Amino acid sequence: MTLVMGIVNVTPDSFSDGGRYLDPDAAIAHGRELSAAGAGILDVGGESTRPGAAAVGAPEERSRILPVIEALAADGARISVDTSKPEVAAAALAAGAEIVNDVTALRDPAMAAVCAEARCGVVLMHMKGTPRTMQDDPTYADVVGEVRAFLAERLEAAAAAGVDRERIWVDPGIGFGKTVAHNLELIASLDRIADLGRPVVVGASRKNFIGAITGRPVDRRLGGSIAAAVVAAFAGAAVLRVHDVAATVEALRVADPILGRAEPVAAGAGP
Ligand code: PMM
Repeated sequence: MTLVMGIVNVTPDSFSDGGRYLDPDAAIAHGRELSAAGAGILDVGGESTRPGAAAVGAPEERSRILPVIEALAADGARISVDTSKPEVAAAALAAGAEIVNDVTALRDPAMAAVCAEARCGVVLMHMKGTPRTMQDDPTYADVVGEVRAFLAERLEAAAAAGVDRERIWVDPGIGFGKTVAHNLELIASLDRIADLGRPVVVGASRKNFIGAITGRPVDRRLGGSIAAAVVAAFAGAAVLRVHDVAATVEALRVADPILGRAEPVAAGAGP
């Protein structure tokens, strides 16, 4: 089964849901809804990585996410924390998170140390530049080769810092310093990322490249997001980071058995 990571952004300014779940109770209710809809992981974040987003201090980021992580972990949900700050990651792990999803791929050695010490899961994501600058004319000679080489290097660095290689997932960072064409090429070529030997995470849900292609605003990108999710699964993604969990899970119930990733439907089951 392709694993679905449901997004819980406890931020005022994320790509598509900024401000909707800034209140902890709203975020907790949203996380519970995503779990009920079939999310295998809930990715809780307190700082937007949207192009041009304002930076948030660690105390503010912690106070946004900790009550949400505590409540959802107490329900038994598997939680990843979307943060680049070691002190936030450490607090989130203590509150029940099991995975650190770091869009800066443990470039801060203190973050690598926190992850090694906690023996947690880690998502290493590729980003060109910083969230503030990443969409200023990103250029590559060979986008797939460069993203792959970066992830290979970060994988070695994380392992050298003591993170268990078996707990590392890699992510090409759709939308993080990429044009529309770069995003499409990366999704089409995920097999080259998957041959690093670690599960591949893809987050395409509602992103700008889908809007650029379909002309749809961020709240009307479901069709494009499902297309990206299913093609990513076909191309080798093991984990899909999405906003629309129910629709993605439904699409995967059809796509996964075609891909040989699910048990066949029981004999005699209805249409
Ligand atoms: N995208 C966003 C935030 N965190 N983490 C990973 N691993 N991969 C992504 O593609 C990713 C991420 C930004 O998207 P959002 O604002 O819609 O949450």
